[in-house]
Amino acid sequence: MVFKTLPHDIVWRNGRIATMSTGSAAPYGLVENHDLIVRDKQIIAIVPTKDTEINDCQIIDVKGRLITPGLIDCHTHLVFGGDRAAEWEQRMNGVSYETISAQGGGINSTVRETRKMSEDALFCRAKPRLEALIREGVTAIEMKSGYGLDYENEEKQLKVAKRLAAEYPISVSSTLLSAHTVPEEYKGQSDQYIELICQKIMPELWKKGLFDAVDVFCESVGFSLKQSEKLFAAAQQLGIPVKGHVEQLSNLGGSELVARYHGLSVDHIEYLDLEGIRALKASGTVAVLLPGAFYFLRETKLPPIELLREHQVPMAVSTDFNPGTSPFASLRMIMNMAAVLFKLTPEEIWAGVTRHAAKALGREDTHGQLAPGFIANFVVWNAQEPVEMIYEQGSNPLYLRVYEGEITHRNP
Ligand code: DI6
Ligand code: FE
Repeated sequence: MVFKTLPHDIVWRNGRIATMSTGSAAPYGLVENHDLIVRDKQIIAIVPTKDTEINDCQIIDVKGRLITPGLIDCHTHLVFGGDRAAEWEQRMNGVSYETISAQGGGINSTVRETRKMSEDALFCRAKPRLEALIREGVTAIEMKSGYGLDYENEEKQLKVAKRLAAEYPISVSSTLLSAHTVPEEYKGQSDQYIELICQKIMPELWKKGLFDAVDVFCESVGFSLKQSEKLFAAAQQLGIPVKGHVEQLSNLGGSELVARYHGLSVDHIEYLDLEGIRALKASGTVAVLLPGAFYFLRETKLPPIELLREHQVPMAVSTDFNPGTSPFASLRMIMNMAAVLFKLTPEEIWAGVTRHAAKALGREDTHGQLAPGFIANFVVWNAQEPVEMIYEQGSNPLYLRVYEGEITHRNP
């Protein structure tokens, strides 16, 4: 069947196209000798080159290079004040976590720094991190609040995410993580703090259109299952999708709770068990793996990868970029960790940063695959095989980065 192009179409020719599409049986959904045709911001067709009828439109010959969907980083805490380098140095010098906490370290020290900073200052701090991710081929990202922990400062963090979205060629999903930890002024009153989130922070910031989903740190050092449920019930009333930091340090049954609310994703999940896995499968919730935090905290308890695989729960892979447990602004390096530390196959890892990451953001119909109807977000690599981007680190094999149909970055 002949495909007739229109004058403003762009025909991407001679690529090895790793579509990551569910509609293909080939590894990575790879097709060759096909044109990828972009109309406006969308992929309009992927057709055998011999079937394309060119009508006065641009053809870009990528000379046998690999094309993949743009990378998607579906779990980050990119916007925050200060850093925790000094605290980490203390830890590396043998000072215990308890001592550091007693000195005011940990998440709440980042909260203090974030509260002190203006929106402009926070924006400037986030820029280089976002630019690093963009340069290596990330075209969609999630950013969480959770270092403000009161109405004004959570709003400030989310506004910075909006500004980053407006100023950079990247699609940004925002998540309200006010239930990250109990702020110092609510010490010993975590129920009252959850009440504040449910009554004021969440409904008012939702009304302002500042976030897309609600998250909670469901853990003995975070919020209980009961408190998490209260938050989810309030979110459900407002029609807000939910997700959870669950089963990172222990198993409280957070995954089953997220699944009961048909949540988008459960994240970390080192301590996830079979019942949790069955619940995720039934609810279509994505399991988000964060090997950066596992590595940085020198954890030893691996997430149940084999069982997730067996039960066909979609697995995503993300940086979890944050100052305390995963200060890594490189999704490609995290992909390498997912292979070495978590033993995911290269194809699982690619699905984890494309198709499944899109699903964790509720964007699986438009992002994470190269197929007609999907947004034209993709990367042309100075490479032949998808495994190369997982294997070699430190160099940047990105040749062209395309966002909504337009080339935004180019390397020789
Ligand atoms: N789990 C984590 O690993 C991070 N947040 C969370 O809920 C830690 C964030 C930090 O230490 O600042
Ligand atoms: Fe996180």
